[in-house]
Amino acid sequence: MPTRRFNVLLVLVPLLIVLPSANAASVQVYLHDNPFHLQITPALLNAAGTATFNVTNTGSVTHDFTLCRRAEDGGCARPLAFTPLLKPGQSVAIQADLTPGDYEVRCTVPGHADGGMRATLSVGASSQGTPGLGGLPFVLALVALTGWRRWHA
Ligand SMILES: [Cu+2]
Repeated sequence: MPTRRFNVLLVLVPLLIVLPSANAASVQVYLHDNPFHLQITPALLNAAGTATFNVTNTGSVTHDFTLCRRAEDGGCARPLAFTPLLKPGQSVAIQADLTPGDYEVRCTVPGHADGGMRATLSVGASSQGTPGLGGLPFVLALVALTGWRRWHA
């Protein structure tokens, strides 16, 4: 009987390991132009993973939203995600895979970022969002328990 239980766990443990990360952040972005302002909520994510940016142009002229790794010179040379130009009132959702670090978010319409349509998004290195049910410690505990039962049956 302990052997059958061991077999069940042999199937369950790899499943727990390959289950996708539960971390899927949702970020709200509002593009304002009276005055120019890029509002991002939250501006700090605890853990890396896939983030969905729900971008709304609340302004009176067209804007866009671009995300890139923060560069030494403050520039945005390698965008990781961006929207098309959004008309006033228009919304769009885009996704990006984020690793820990600082990101620059901005509107790329000339003059807008310097006018205030830029912000920093920080992504932390918390272990939140790694495999479910407590992650590695849980798996190790299962393996230890299973091994103990097997050898003491
Ligand atoms: Cu703009």
